[in-house]
Amino acid sequence: MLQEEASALESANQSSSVDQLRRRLLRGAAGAALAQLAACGGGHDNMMGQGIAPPLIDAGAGSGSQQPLPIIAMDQGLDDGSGGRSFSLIAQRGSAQLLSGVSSNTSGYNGAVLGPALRLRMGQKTTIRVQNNLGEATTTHWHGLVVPAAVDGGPHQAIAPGAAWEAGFTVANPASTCWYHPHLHGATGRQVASGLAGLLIVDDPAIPPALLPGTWGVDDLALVLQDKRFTASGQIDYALTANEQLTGYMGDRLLVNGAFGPVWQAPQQWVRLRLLNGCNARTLTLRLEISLPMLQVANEGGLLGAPVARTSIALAPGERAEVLVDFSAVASGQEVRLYAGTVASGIGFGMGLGAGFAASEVTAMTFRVSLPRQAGAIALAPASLPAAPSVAAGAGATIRSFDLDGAMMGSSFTINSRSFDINRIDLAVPANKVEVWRFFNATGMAHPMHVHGVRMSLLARDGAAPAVHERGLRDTFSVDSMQSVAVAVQTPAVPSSTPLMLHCHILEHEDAGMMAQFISV
Ligand SMILES: [Cu+2]
Repeated sequence: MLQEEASALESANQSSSVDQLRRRLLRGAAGAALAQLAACGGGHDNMMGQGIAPPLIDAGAGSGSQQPLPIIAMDQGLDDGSGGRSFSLIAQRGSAQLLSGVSSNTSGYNGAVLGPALRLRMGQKTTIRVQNNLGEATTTHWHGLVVPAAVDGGPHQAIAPGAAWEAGFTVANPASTCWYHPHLHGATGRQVASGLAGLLIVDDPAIPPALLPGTWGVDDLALVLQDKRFTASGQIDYALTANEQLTGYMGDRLLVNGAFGPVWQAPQQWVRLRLLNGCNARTLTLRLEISLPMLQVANEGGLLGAPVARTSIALAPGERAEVLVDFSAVASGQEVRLYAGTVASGIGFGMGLGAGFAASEVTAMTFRVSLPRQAGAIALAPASLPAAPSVAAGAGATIRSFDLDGAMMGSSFTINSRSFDINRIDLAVPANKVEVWRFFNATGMAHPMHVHGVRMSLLARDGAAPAVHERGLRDTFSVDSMQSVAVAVQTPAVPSSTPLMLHCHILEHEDAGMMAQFISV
């Protein structure tokens, strides 16, 4: 089915405007950009909108001063007395030791930094109240949840300083790892970098609990990966450099759950890792030391049909993956490092401009396999999984094109050559239809695209069927330079005049206007 859809799209490509644009760019704009690159000496690529990803500092090998991994707090919410659950978040300022022995000013939900994992249940009526004690406006967006636009927490749902906002909805998502973070236009990057981010764990009551490791903090471990830069006095440094105006914010230290290079005492058994790339802009390629395989069981939208063995997993900002790791195969006392590779933010127009963009890899954290097998450990990884249902587009589905462009000669990135205007509706889509949305990236770097309030599945990358681990439901997917990605989009169930967002999840691109908004009619 996917294969057929991919071929159908490929033939549809032949006469499409996207391909015409692609050919025009390859002939014209790319050539011009290369001429600019040559003119400025080849080392600085600002004119072609690419930028350089600066390296990360390695967290070091077993210095003995490693902080223990902070375990993300789990919040089950309160019974609302009528079968629903209610949750309460307070966005606040605080201070935390992100670097060992150094106190940094931070922001967080219900604490100094990050926030609790809210445990949601598919089909359950849910209310989340957000009290804003930050001293400045913010919003709280439920990234990945398919909720009505009015409670989505996007730029239109600003919470004034001192005010509270309540989002009520019935959880429509299947079992998955989603997250929440600010989405105030122009301030998203800074507010997320200050520490505002938390997880949403959706459970499906129909899935047997014993299928996957599920004891929170014991064999079900959430890892929020975020890079930050610090001033000499240990404060979070969010002053964007000229390079970061293009690449987005790229700190030099990778934090895991708000700690630099932490260590976790792992049990000798199968463990589930819920991985979130919560970086503002950096794509991370994750792998384990000693070539321990990772069985990927879920992507952003939920479970895959069967575990997929991966040696490394690339996550763009906003993307998630759930993997199973078999620590029973590791000798007691042995350490297994989680490595994070950081790559250049894209090779200019696929022309092989690789010099100076070498990938580097650092230790993100260490698993010290020191605990015995715990009660309730799963014996074997499941052979098959109840897959999150994917979205399929029928023949004759409406096709829409989104060109990722701009950033030539110092301008910012755009979608269909337009910068975000909160007072302009870019698109009205019919409610409850499946459409095909095609994203073509005409810029020199990859952009992770995120669409609010819809269900999506990848159909094709450059006309080819997506890899197995890219299937299922998605809410964020990377579009490489000069690549065309087609997705099937199930539009919102009911008409709504409140806009939903479609944007790049490099937060500085989004803040600078690489965002569009749509309504459903
Ligand atoms: Cu972008």
